[in-house]
Amino acid sequence: MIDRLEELQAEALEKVSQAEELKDLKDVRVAYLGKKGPITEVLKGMGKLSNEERPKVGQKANEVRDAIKDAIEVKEARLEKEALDQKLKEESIDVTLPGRSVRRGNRHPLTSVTETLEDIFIGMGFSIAEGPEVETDYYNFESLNLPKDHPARDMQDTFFITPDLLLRTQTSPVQTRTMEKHEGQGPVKIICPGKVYRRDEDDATHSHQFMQIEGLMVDKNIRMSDLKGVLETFVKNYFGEEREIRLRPSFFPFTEPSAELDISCAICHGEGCRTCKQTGWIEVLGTGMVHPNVLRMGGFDPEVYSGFAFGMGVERLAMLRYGIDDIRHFYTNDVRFLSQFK
Ligand code: 2NL
Repeated sequence: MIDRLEELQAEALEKVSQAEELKDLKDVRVAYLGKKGPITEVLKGMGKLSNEERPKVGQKANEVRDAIKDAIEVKEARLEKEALDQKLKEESIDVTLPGRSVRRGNRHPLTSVTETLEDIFIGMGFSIAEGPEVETDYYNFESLNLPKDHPARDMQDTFFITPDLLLRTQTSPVQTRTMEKHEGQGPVKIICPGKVYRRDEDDATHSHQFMQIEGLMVDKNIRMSDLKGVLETFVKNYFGEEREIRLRPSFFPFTEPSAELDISCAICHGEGCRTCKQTGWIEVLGTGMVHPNVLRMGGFDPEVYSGFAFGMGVERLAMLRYGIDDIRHFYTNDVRFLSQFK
């Protein structure tokens, strides 16, 4: 029996040394140390042995079992370590390799110009007001001193949805809505940025949809000098300290008097060039003192309150600032164009 046990030990240790995977070791353990294994068999047969032999065989069986168990554990630890080393080697990261850069987008130029303009007016105490792009005839025209038969309605070709609903042609309806909310109490000091729509043929300087920022300031004792001061501050902030401004008489149904604001040409400094069409001046926006009818319809008493308003095209301001020659660039969204505004 002792011989048999030694044979089993030799056999088992040989198999352990040949084992290549953890699974092989498990098989050896089950085969030799399991309940149905040969060592258990030997131990079961011990009852038949003499009193003298029994402890010797028992001791030997324990030794063999321990030896096999130890061999399995040692090999198991080695295989596990090898597996881990292999895994670490395969998954190792070379931290010295250059990184792969993430392609980042950027704000659309119209968004960043709008934000710049908003910041300038916020700096002068204006708030931002927004409103619907689908408007009623009343807010888009009537409340701005443009009754149904008014010839100036032809000045803007309009996208009508129903006879009374339309896509706003300017952001002024937001201003008249805001005036209504104030219920005749000043001050009102707002700018209204947003999309507007006109039935234009698209070309280098026209787009059927574009962005506008209008401003409105209504309070007691607002004068043309306030208009001039606010717009001069805006121009110097947006275009540069060295720019001069000039107000030129004009006409809008919602303001009286009305004016166009020009800025001095930065390219020729007044000499006359292509950009300023030989005039030395560049037109940037329309403005004027709010018409008494518009104040009245907005709920303000024109005998007590006065105000000024202005309206400018965001695309035009962006084109002037960045030297962009075609308004369609803003809407075709070629990445080669857009990525220049990072
Ligand atoms: C232009 C001219 C302008 C206004 C817009 C306005 C709004 C109210 C009352 C009076 Cl609520 N006026 N807006 C005034 C003058 C000019 O826009 O050429 N825009 C592109």
